[in-house]
Amino acid sequence: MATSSQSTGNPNGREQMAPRCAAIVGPYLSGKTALLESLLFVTGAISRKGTAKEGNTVSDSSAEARARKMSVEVTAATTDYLGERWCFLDCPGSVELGQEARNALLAADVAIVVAEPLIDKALMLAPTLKFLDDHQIPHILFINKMDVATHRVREMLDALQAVSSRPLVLRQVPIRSAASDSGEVTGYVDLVSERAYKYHPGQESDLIKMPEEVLPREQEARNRMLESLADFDDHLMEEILSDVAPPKDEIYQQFAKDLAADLIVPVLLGEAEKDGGVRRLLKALRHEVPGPEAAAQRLGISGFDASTLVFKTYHQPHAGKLSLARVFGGKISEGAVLNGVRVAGVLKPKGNGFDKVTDAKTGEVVALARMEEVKTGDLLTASGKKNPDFAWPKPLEPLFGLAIDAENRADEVKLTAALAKLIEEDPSLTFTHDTDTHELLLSGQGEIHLAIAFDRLKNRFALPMKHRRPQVSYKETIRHGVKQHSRFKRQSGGHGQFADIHIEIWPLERGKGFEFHDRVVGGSVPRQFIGSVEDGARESLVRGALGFPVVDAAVALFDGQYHSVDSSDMAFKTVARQAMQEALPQCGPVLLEPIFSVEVSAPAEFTARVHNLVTGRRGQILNFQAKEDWTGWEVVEALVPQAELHDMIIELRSLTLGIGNFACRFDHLQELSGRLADKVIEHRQGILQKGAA
Ligand SMILES: Nc1nc2c(ncn2[C@@H]2O[C@H](COP(=O)(O)OP(=O)(O)OP(=O)(O)O)[C@@H](O)[C@H]2O)c(=O)[nH]1
Ligand SMILES: [Mg+2]
Repeated sequence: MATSSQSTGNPNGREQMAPRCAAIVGPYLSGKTALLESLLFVTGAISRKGTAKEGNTVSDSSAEARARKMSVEVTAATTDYLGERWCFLDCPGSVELGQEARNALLAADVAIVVAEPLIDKALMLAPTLKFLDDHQIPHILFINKMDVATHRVREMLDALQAVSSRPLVLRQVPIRSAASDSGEVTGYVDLVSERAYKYHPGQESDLIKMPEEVLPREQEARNRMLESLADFDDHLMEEILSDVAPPKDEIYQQFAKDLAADLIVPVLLGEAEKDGGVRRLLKALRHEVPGPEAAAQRLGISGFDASTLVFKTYHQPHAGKLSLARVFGGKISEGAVLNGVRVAGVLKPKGNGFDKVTDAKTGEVVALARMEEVKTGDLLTASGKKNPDFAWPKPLEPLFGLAIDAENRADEVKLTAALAKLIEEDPSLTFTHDTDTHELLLSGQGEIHLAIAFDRLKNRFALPMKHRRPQVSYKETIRHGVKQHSRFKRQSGGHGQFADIHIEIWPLERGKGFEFHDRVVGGSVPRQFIGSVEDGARESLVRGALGFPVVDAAVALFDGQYHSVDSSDMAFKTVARQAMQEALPQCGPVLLEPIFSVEVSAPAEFTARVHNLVTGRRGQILNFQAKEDWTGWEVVEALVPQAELHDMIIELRSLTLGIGNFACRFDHLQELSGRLADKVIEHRQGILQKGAA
């Protein structure tokens, strides 16, 4: 059994562990919030249970969560179980809110991965399990909703094993009712203790005599369990080979050791809504989850200057900024100064709120009040020294964006401050100003993610928003060159304005941008005006003949005339703009569309669908290959027009059980002609005319 350096003696003979933290993760709607509710109920932190349907769970207390009947951010709740403190982090399951779970998992000692007992949903666990194994975070699989399970546990486990790189070790077999046709699960046999239990809704399960019909299944499952464990322990292997029944304690210790090292994934069964299997889960957590020093080691902060890790930030209407943090060393009290910032208050999370406490010790999860300069991923110490071994992973890259405007123009100043708060709460959200299209873009992980952000802006900041599909940064260029002579002459009262130039325009290779050449000989245009001609030419590139910014063109000034009194910088700048406006339409203007290099990742069984998706979006497939480090996944490399990328993630998810993903970056501009180009140009002209009207 793992023991903690922070442990203290306990009257019942067992070393008491420092407070521990478990993140509850898993696919959307698998029952994580129901499990938290049950864990809090069973441990006595709450006396009445709520349900997702009634919208009265301890977790999901925000207006956005209640409205959607889903978790929209991590909820922390503290409870005590047999004298030991636990903080549970209920994470949203939606893939679009994946940043929340990632941040919570890094701070936790263990993950409880909640899955539904459905074979065809097993793949949905893949990204979570991969993240856990990449970071070597111990995890237990809790197969929930056993009350409605229709598959056999063994079949379910085979499907789940296919997506786990660590062996899944089943620790229970269900007892099914002989009376019911559906074989309703009425209890379970614990494979280590070989005891049979009958679920007793709302109470502890009843110990019963092992039903005879279960025995063969129990024996087979127990042997499998022991064999899996023996793969990691020679002593256990010897015992099995020589037919010696290993003592119970040895098996429990082996589970604790292998779990801590992320070598195996213990599997437990239950029904969170009826508290079934929840006490068994709690016991496994109590005895087998390592103390906070193991997580500290994993994070590279072990023994470093009594650090506290901030893994979530909330901005609350009344309490202000709260930094949810795990204490990994030392003790934190109100008034302490961490990273140069004063802790204005220490609060214990209880799901739907926080209670003020005086201090927090190693292992505890607390919210630190009003540490304005502190952000998620910060490691706080009294000295404020930086730990060279600690790095917080970068947030997820945005996959879906919308152009936004405040419904009331006057709110635009408020908007930036409100969005900064939302982004502090959720760093997988980004807010940018597109310098090409002049749009404000809010980007994130998908439609739901952004819809939640809009709701928060409205509910919390009274900022109703308008949004639309963002414009594509089309450009235009020219196909051939022309020479152009233009003159600007104006006589108005005093002295007039005069400038006369001969320029030549020609196309450049793709990606070369703009060039200006001075080929004036004999001073036909004096030195001091040549810069003005260049400025004028550059300015007119902002909008070419088709209405888009012009790229990859060169302009040479090779002749001209001036007037000693009437010529000026302004006159030469104006004539340059005029010359460009006259010349560009004669140069065979052509639309250029941005093409992105895209890498789509999905399990190999979806690769054919990914191909169709990409080609259906005018994409060009370059390559596909096994995804490095991801068993069973493939990456399709392709070039896809930006215009087709906008909602690609939505279709990709619908084709891949929600787990397909992509990364993209701008690659090049490519000529677009024909009907599609005509439509784009027509649309642009419409916008420009409206703007001019
Ligand atoms: N039959 C059955 N239904 C359950 C059980 N546990 C949860 N549910 C139901 O499953 C649905 C989803 O439950 P939640 O607890 O909100 O699921 P979640 O995993 O927290 O969902 P997200 O946070 O949105 O990912 C609700 O309708 C619950 O009533 C269970 O043990 N058995
Ligand atoms: Mg939930």
